[in-house]
Amino acid sequence: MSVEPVLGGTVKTTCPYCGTGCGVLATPRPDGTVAIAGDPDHPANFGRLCSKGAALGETLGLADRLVHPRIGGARASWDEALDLVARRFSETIAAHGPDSVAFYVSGQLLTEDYYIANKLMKGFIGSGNIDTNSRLCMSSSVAGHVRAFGADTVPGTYEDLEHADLVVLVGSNLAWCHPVLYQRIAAAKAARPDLRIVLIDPRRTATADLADLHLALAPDADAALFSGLLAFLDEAGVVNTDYVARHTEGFAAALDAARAWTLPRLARRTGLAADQILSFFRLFAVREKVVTVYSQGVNQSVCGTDKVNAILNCHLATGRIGREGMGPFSVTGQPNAMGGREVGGLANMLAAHLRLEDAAHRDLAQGFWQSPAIAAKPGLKAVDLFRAVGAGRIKALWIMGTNPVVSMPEADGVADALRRCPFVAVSDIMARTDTLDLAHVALPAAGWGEKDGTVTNSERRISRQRPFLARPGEARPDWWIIAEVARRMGFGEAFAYEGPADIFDEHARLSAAGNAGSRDFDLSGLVGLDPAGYESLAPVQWPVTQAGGRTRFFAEGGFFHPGGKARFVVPEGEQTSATGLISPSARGEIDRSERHLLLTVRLNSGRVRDHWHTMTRTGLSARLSGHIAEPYAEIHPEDAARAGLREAEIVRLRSPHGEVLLRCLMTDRVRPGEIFAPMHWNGPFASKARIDALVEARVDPVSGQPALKGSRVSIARYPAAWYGFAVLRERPATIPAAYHALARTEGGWRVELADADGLDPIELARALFDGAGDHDLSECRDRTGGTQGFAAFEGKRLRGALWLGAAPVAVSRLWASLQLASERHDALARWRLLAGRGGADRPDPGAIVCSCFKVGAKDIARAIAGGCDSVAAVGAATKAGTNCGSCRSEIKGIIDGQSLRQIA
Ligand SMILES: Nc1nc2c(c(=O)[nH]1)N[C@H]1C(S)=C(S)[C@@H](COP(=O)(O)OP(=O)(O)OC[C@H]3O[C@@H](n4cnc5c(=O)[nH]c(N)nc54)[C@H](O)[C@@H]3O)O[C@H]1N2
Ligand SMILES: Nc1nc2c(c(=O)[nH]1)N[C@H]1C(S)=C(S)[C@@H](COP(=O)(O)OP(=O)(O)OC[C@H]3O[C@@H](n4cnc5c(=O)[nH]c(N)nc54)[C@H](O)[C@@H]3O)O[C@H]1N2
Ligand code: SF4
Ligand SMILES: [Mo]
Repeated sequence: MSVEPVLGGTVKTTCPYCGTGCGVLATPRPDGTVAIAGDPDHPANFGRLCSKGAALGETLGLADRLVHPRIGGARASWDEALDLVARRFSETIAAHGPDSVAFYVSGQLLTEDYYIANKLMKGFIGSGNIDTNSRLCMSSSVAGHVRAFGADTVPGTYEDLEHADLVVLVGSNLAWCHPVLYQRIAAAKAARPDLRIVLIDPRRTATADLADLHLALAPDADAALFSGLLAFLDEAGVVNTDYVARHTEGFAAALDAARAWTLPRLARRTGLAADQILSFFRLFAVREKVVTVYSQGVNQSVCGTDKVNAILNCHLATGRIGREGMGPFSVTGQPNAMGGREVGGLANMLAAHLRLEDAAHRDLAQGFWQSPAIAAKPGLKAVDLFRAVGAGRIKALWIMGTNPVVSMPEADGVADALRRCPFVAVSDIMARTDTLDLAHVALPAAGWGEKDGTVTNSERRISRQRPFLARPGEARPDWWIIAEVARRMGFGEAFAYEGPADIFDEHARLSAAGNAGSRDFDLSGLVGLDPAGYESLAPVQWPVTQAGGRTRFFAEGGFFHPGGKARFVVPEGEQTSATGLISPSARGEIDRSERHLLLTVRLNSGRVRDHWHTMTRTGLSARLSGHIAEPYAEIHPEDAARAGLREAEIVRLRSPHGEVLLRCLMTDRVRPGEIFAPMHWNGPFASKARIDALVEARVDPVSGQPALKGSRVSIARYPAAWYGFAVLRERPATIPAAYHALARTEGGWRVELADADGLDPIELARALFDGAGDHDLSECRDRTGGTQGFAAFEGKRLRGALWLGAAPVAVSRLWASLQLASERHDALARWRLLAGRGGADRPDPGAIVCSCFKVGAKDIARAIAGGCDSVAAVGAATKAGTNCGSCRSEIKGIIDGQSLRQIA
């Protein structure tokens, strides 16, 4: 099997982060670094990149990569590792049957990797037990699409966002999670100020800065809201009766159910004022060109599929679907979430949008693959899959391209299940992840820039990821690893691929097999691409048939249910969400002394602008770590007061499943009774901040997607006896503090610290500065502020500095980090450093807002005080927001006096 890429010059490829799927130009430089730019010709971004895309060059370092296979932690050869995986899977299947093994894969695999992983499990092992992290991400949207349309079809295209007169964003923080799509909408609004934007999110996110109307509704009230909207649209006379009659069924029942949502009842359920609700309903009624974008605030819920269908119902009723500027739009999260859906990576799907529950489809797939078996029933969905691992029913598991010990709900339980599992193989690119640490066999995969294949973005556009770097060590593409295991399990003939072009061709041929328009997913126009054609494949939206492409679906009906009609679905799983004081289960677990301080709240979770998921890659970049460098919880001031918490103290969150410690960020951006914490922090970067350790694995009954946005947790002040902050040239081997969080900076590391137990400051300093080295330790006690400073120098070069206090240390983080880069510390500089005070020559920039030019909140506040009153004026004065633009909404927020983070 050939796996050698040809390298050189500027390569057109695709960003490996979000589902926007931006085109990237990558140019390796002679010094080993890589220049990154947006591809002006790519139809997703037309040259734009967000902060994460722009910093891709900084995440390609090899220091932390997994470069050799490992067995039991020791280096092994590929032959040994692959033979062992194949043998353990074959033996387990022989002894306990095909359903005793499983794969857990990822929307970050390329389509070609994903296709053969699915083919191996469903066609050759003969079990449905392959599920993916997309279960945590898109499965409610998939289930909602299938219920309404008869297939998992995204009807629209990105241009619709620009043609619309109203964009409704539901449970989507587009400004941070799909920044280039957000910028496209912002540009459309700047050009056409009449474009209206409504945000529906319990939290006032960065995206709210673009919205004309923000409905901070009660969690999970979305299905009720859109049901109410359906009834309103009917009353307002804007139902498209012709479309409903010709292309749909079930309208009367849906309308009947929706009418139960009278305005007062709706106001009670959503917690919104009646006139706010009506403003939204009226906008939706009068503006025909409306796109409803939705994401994890909709999907990750016990009633996620119902929320999806409640939204789809409104678009079907008005016939606003598949026409320019109109339609529901589920934006995908991962770079290849859509590709995974094409290949059937979910346990309840087949491949090529064939249905697993349809015997004719199963025969078609088996005949096409010439396979010995075919999964006869759906496999286990992610949550059940890990439960089965924990219960010993799954005895061999292979995890590829995902980090479930951080990202799955009840994450500590997932870790326990892996510890108990007789055999766990993990394919990853990094040498250390919370999941890899528990693997029997570690398989080094090729990463972005080294891999070769295709991905499909939110608008069904297939783009090439092309290699531009040599693979490090013995890393191999995921497809090669899977094919080699398949060969060693005795399925060599069916997995004898020359390279990704070969696999793509098979994938295209399967999409065409017996199709003739009966299935939406159709690549028949791409069948027979030779390697050169595959190499030069330009971004293309599916379906691609001999007759050409197609941009939108369903304007003229043509749904995929028998009879060709769409179905209205009555949302039935309407949930109530109580918020209240101390839950009975938490009551028994807490100290008597703390009881009066404890209350329970609803934990919402999600993303920050500059980190990607479990931080294995973005955590490598100093630039990306500068935006938000520490795990935190947004807590309403009323709740903070009730818990006795002051700003920047440490908060302890507990649930029956686990515990975390986070920095308290007091803000009225969240509703009282609800807190928000990012999902990103992992074991290597923080002592106790894996948020999914707390989250309960309750799932949507239709899709099996866990409700990651709504867990009950108790919140209490962590009784820190001291707080600390340090900047260090080297990462310390151990950090003796119950609370700590590390982040990369330009010259080394920054570390936040706190502990409830007293400390010996000198001992701590020695641990952080790596014992007694060739350096001297200076100390300074600030008697007025109560802060104590320590620093270690090697000659005039700073090795590390540490500040300690009884209250959260108020030293400027960025200023302190910059001291690591300074070469000469004379006496005055040393004194300032120990005292934690910057000089007037370098004003404190505050927390970084613009990561491209390192402009902080205080810099921006100063520019505003100096007369800058628009994002453009701030940009002209400070350069902030003038490169990738991801921070423009935050700059606007500061101008509006609503900064997310304290400027202090
Ligand atoms: N920077 C960055 N971007 C990313 C990613 C990343 O890790 N980092 N990951 C990518 C992936 S895989 C995904 S899936 C997407 C996710 O993209 P988004 O879905 O936009 O991001 P989230 O922050 O998970 O959640 C969105 C919002 O849902 C809100 N929400 C919570 N409960 C409810 C509710 O009941 N109703 C409503 N209406 N809203 C609610 C939350 O307050 C949150 O602001 O982002 C992608 N882009
Ligand atoms: N509480 C809470 N939990 C959540 C969410 C939430 O909003 N709240 N969101 C959920 C969602 S939507 C998602 S998508 C998941 C994401 O969760 P995960 O998929 O677990 O997160 P990642 O950090 O992206 O994990 C990808 C892993 O693959 C490795 N990797 C990178 N490139 C390659 C490659 O080319 N090949 C291989 N083999 N490995 C590679 C990375 O180093 C990393 O370890 O988290 C889910 N969990
Ligand atoms: S919006 Fe940013 S993260 Fe998403 S694909 Fe584009 S550059 Fe990558
Ligand atoms: Mo996702």
